[in-house]
Amino acid sequence: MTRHFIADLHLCEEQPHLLRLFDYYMQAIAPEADQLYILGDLFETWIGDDDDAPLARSVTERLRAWSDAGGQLFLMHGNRDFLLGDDFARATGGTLLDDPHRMSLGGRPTLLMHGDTLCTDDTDYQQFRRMVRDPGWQQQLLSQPLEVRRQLAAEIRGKSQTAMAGKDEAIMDVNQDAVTGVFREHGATLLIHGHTHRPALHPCQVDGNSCERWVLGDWRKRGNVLVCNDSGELESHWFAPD
Ligand code: LP5
Ligand code: MN
Repeated sequence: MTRHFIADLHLCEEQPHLLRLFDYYMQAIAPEADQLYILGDLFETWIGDDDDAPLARSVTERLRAWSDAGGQLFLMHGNRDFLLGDDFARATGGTLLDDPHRMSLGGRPTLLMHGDTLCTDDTDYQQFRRMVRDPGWQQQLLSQPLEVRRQLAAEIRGKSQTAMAGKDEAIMDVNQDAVTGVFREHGATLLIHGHTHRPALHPCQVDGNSCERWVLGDWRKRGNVLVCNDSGELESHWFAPD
């Protein structure tokens, strides 16, 4: 069984090269995988499954084609596309996962996360997150017309960019105690997440156990996929169309 883990594609109409990169991945690389895990921020923003923009439709079709060919697709929310819902998952043939999601990889107890909840030093973001993950808040916004939601999403993006410009880089990375905490709480020794856009392998020790934290890379000129082979060995690959 070959598994692929990707995150932070940030697909949007304004960056057509990212959609081409995604196309290339789905056609040339993803067919080798039996399972594909998208660990959040597939989209730059997601304003609801009823979005009628062409991008939403074309990404859905590509994922659906891959699922229909026999692949098992798993989706997790990111901080940009936390409004992805059951309708989107159903249309792609995929399954929405909770964050964190527990699984076993090569016999190792493993946690999959988007990664934003580990950034506990970013208290302004965590407060914002509590607001937008509240089901009541989401319900109220989803009942607004698409155009209102589009404008609000752009407004929040602007405010977030201004806020980030004033934040220390270290604050926007994971907090080591939060990382240790999730390893301990779930008895895991392997953690795979995205969000920080700081791709790396971080070995660490938790209560005398050797643990590994793999951070997935965001997609820009090149895409990044973490491949887990039959034996549970992990390897990070960067790719771009020729
Ligand atoms: O994603 P990234 O790396 O750029 O930044 C994140 C944090 N920012 C966010 C906000 C997203 O970028 C924007 C999400 C838009 C999605 C819209 C969905 C549709 C909603 C409405 C339509 C139905 O997640 C950033 C972190 C950074 O990661 C690193 O971890 O620092 O956090 C912030 O910048 C948040 C700010 O600190 C505080 C929030 C400011 C916005 C307040 C807007 C209030 C509007 C309320 C309207 C009801
Ligand atoms: Mn993110």
